[in-house]
Amino acid sequence: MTLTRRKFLQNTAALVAGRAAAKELDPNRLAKFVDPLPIPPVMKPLRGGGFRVAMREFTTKLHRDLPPARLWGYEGMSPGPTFEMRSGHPAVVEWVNELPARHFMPIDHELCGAEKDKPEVRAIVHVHGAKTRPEHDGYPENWYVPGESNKSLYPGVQDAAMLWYHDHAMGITRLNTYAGLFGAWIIRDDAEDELNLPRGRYEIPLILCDRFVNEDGGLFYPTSFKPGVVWTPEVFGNVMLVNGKAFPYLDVEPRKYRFRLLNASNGRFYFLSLSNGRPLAQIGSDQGLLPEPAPAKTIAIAPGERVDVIVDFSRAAGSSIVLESQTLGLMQFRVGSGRVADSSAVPAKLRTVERIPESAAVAVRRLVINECKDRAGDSMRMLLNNTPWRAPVTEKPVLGTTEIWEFVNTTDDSHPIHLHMVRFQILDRCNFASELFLVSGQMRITGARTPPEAAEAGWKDTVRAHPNMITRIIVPFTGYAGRYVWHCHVLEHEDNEMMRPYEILPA
Ligand SMILES: [Cu+2]
Repeated sequence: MTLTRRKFLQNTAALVAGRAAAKELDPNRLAKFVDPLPIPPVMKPLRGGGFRVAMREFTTKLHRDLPPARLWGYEGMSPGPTFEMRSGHPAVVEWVNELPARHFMPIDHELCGAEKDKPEVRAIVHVHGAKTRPEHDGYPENWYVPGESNKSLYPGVQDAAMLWYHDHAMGITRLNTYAGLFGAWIIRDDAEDELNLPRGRYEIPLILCDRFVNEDGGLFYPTSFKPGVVWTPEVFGNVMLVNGKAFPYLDVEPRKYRFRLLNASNGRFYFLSLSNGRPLAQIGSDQGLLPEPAPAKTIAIAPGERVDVIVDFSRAAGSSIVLESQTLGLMQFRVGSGRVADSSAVPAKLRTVERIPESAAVAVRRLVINECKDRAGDSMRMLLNNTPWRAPVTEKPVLGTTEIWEFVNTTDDSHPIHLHMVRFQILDRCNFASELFLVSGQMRITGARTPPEAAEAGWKDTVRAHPNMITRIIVPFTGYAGRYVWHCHVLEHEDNEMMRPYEILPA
C-alpha cells in the first residue's frame, strides 16, 4: 500500500470516527454571503507606549445561523487585533496568558513536548516573519501557563510587509492556533507609502482558515481512531472562514482595493481566483513587495504564506464577484454601482529586489523532508533529515554569511517550509529520482531547474517544497545570533517534529 493510500484511509477513519461522535455540520446548509466581513480592529498601544495583549477564551458566532462557538483569541477575538507598525520603530509587547486551565482541544500526549507531565494549557507567541532576538522569537519550548506573561521586543528593522502572530507552543501549536490564536502584524515604510497603493479603507486584510464546525456551532478537531493517539496527519475543515466568519461578504466601491491575504489554516492550501475570471494582480509576498506586479488568474497560498493583491472593481460596478479556491466560494464582493474617484496607483515597478548570486553562498545544505515511519503503528512520522526535535543542532550558519538550503522532498505532499528570523529568495526547483535517492542515497536530477515565477520572485520566509522535487533557497543570515527554528508550516506536521532548531553562530 502506498503512503498516500494509507494516509487517505487514516484520514477517512479519523473523520468517520469524529463525525459519529460530534454531529458535523453540513456546510451546504449554511446560507452563503449573509454575514458582513469582519475587519479586525487595530491594536492600540498602552498610554506609556508598548502593547499588552491578553489571550482569552470567548464565544462568537462563526455564521449568522449558527449558535456561538467557543474560541481562544488574542484580546478575546479571532483573528486578533491587527498590529500597525512602522519600519524602524521598535515595539515591546507583553503577551499575557489568561487562558483557562483546561484545553478544549484533544491533546496527543505521545507528541514530543506534549507529554503527560506538561501542563495542558501552554502558550508562546511567535511573530512570523519578524526579525528579532532569539529570546523574543517565541521558541516553542519557552511556553508559559495561565497567569503568566512574557514581554518581547520587536525591533522592526525590516521592510514593509504583512507578518502575522500566532501560537507556537511545543506539541500543541496546531491546537492553539486552531482554537483561534492568530492575527495580522503589518509593517509599513516610506518607500511603500510613496507608491500610492490603495490604502485606508481600501486596504483590507483577508485572513483565511478552515475549521471543522459541528451543528452546535462549535469547533471540532478530528482525532485518530487509535486509542491514545490523537494526532492526525492533516486537517481539512468543512467550513472556510475569512477573518473568522464563514462565507462573508464585503461591500466595495467600483475602484481598486488592496487585499492582504494570509493563509492561517493548519493544512489547507488555497488556489485563489475570482468568479468573473478576471486576474488578480499580486504585488507582494511574505516579506513585502514584489519587484513588479504579477497578474494571475490563480494564486497559490500555502499555510503560513502571505499574498498582497490588487483587485480592480472599476469595471464591475453593480455586480457581485466571489473569491474562490478551486470552485469553492470563500467570500463575496458586492460592487457598488456608478463611478467613484480613485487616485490610488499600481506602479509597474514596485521596488528593487536584487537577486543574490549563488556565488555569495559559503555553504550548501541538503535537507531531506521525510515521511517515513509509522508512529505506534498508526500515524505517519514526519521529520526533517530523519532527525527528531531533541537531537543536537545540526544546522549552524554563521551570522553575516549566506547559504543555499536545498529541500529534498521525498514525500507525496507539498510542505511549506518556514525559517524563523531570516528572509530568503527562491533559487529554483527541479525533479529528482526520489525512489533511487531513498533506497541508495544517490541523487539523480531528472529535469531542468526551474526558476521561480514572478509571484515568488520577491523576498520570502516560507517556501512550498513540492513532492519529489528539490527546492533551493538562498538565505542571508543577517540579524541576530542564537537559536531559532525552521519547520513545515502544516501545523500537524510541525507538531509531529517536522521542526528543527537551528543555531546562528556569532561572526
Ligand atoms: Cu509538512
